[in-house]
Amino acid sequence: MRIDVLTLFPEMFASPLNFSIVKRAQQRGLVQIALSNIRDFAKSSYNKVDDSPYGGGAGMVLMCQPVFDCLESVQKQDSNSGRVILLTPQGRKFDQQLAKELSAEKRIILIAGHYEGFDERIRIGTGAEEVSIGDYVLSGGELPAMVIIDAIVRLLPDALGDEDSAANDSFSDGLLEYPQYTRPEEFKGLKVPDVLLSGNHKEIDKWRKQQALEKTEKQRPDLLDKHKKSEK
Ligand code: 6GU
Repeated sequence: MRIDVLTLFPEMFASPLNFSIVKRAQQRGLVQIALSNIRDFAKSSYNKVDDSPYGGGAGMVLMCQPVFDCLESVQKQDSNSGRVILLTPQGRKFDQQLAKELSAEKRIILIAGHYEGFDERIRIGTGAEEVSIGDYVLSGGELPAMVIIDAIVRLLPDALGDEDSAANDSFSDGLLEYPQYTRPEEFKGLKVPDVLLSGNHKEIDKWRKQQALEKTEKQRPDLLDKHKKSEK
């Protein structure tokens, strides 16, 4: 898989992409992540990439030309022009389902904006879909891009080691994950549930399923409604 990120701040990505599972996936050739600086494509004086909004109002708007030229240059680097995603708070909400969908793509291109937003013609003219990571406003699309990359890359075949698994993750079956314990059996008077020490895998599975249901009911009843519908 190839992931391109168009951003004004490529330096922000150095650390999150170079640790743990995402680092290992790149080293093993499961994913290639390419960062492009939108400012490199600025043509006007002072490398301007943003301007004040028509109609007035606060803040600055990302201009069409540098983004279009950057995208065109990046798309030309591969025969597959990729699924183009604009990161904005107005987009479709990112969730595990969309992470799965995107992890099956051969190429995705994430465009991270900054300032008050994108000139609307960037969305219209590129045909990009808009994606948001939740109902709150961030200063730019860089952190959302990193969140999306992390969620996608760990789903790529062989990205996780044998001991890790995406199958039991929260949300993978529409429920939150059951509680986990490791050594010691007792810590500050708090004991590991007996069933987990029993060696009875049928009972352990039953307990975990029950715990996942209870946890979801308590913390995220909205998920439980969806889960029940899908079970039916
Ligand atoms: Cl994708 N961008 C920005 N700026 N804020 C957000 C977001 C994206 N998703 C949630 N908040």
